[in-house]
Amino acid sequence: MTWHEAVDNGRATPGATERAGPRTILHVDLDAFFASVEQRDHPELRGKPVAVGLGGSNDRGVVSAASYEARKFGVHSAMPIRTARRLCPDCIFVPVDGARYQRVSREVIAILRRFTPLVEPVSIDEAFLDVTASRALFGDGETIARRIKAAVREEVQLTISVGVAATKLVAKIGSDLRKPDGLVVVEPGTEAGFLAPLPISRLWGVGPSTAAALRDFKVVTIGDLAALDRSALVRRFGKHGASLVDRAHGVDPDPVDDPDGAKSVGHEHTFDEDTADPEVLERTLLAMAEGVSGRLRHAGLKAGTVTVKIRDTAFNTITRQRGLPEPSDLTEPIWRTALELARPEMKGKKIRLLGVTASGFGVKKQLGLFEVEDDRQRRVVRAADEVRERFGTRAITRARLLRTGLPAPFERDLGTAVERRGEHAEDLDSGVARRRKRRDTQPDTAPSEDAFDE
Ligand code: DCP
Ligand code: MG
Repeated sequence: MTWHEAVDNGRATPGATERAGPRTILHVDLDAFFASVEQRDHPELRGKPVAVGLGGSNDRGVVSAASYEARKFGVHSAMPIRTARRLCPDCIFVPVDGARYQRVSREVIAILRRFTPLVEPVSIDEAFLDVTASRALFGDGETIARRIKAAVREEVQLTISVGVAATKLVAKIGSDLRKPDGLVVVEPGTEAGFLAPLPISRLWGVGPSTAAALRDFKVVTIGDLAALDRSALVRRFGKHGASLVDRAHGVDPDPVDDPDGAKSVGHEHTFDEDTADPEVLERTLLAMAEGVSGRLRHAGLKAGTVTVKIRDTAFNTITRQRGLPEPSDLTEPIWRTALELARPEMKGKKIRLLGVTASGFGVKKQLGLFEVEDDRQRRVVRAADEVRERFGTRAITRARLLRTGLPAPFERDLGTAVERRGEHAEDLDSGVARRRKRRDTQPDTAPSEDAFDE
């Protein structure tokens, strides 16, 4: 039985959480992900040193993933291919096939969602799950972890490593500890002891500069950090210092964020040079509407409301909002509405930043149930999504978007997956929801601007 079947027959309650007691959180990470997919699909590569990252449109001149056989030679992700060749002359280099890895990633996420609706994908190959309310149905955290591992092995023919703990922080450290095919369970109350012998670099928020500064305090392990006087760290690092000590004890209040619970999906773009050119402005709105609708379709959401944000050269910022005639996940209606809202506000002004946000998701509609929208348009969009998935994001784009230099929808999915690894805790959240929440709390005039927030 899956979680959703249990909800249907009354054995589980959506949104149910156990009020008292620690939560049970899993962190799941695929082993040598890209390389394992290649070995799975090309049996001649199995058992051999394999490095993914050569040729093809995604070639960045570095290794994306190394099989565990290749790692014995010191080959690892982000290493220049030249270096990898030198270290491992027998290594087999294969091109990156991003669309295939995305597909596999989605299959794995679908398996995870059978065990709980609270799944927060963090990158292309990792996710957090809150299974607190699923324990009555499937067993304790360890049992659920074993069942997930077995399901992924049988259905996707890949191995994963899982950490089970009461916090995201500890679950993530756990999943990394016994790779590949690992399972590490940290019982509530034993976090500090579990973390103590590990180097501080394993803690979120401890980059090279924090680690260097902590050396002044003679801190090498997480245990050294946990033993430090809190106020000394606060004096040295400010608020960050207090949360460092908390984390050294395994304390992490961050909840698992279900991206389906997102309140909005949006894109912002800051122009390299402020512009009043209507062609550029409208094309940018189109690119953003395209990106937003792509993400809506990806998440299976339809939006009822469109908001535009316009910041002029003097940093005056306004937002305008309007309901769509019909909830939609298509570019055209979102773009049209964004244009109608933005046009009068942009007239004669030099614009610095534009944003398009879709919100008002309401209940997910069963496709085809209440459809009044143009069926042909839907088919075109589906075909385009399929081409993008099969051949990469640059393969298809609207003629009007060409030469704008704006990223196509999904373009940065792979990149973001990767860039986030091992960075600060805040950088680990890829959930649309949390990012929006953060931005929404900023005053509209705050000069913090990201070019494309995906
Ligand atoms: N990746 C990449 N470039 C990097 C790091 C990672 O392209 N610098 C890609 C390839 C990886 C995938 O992201 O297969 C997942 O990253 P992980 O850090 O989880 O690495 P792996 O899954 O390859 O190995 P591990 O078994 O350590 O998780
Ligand atoms: Mg991995």
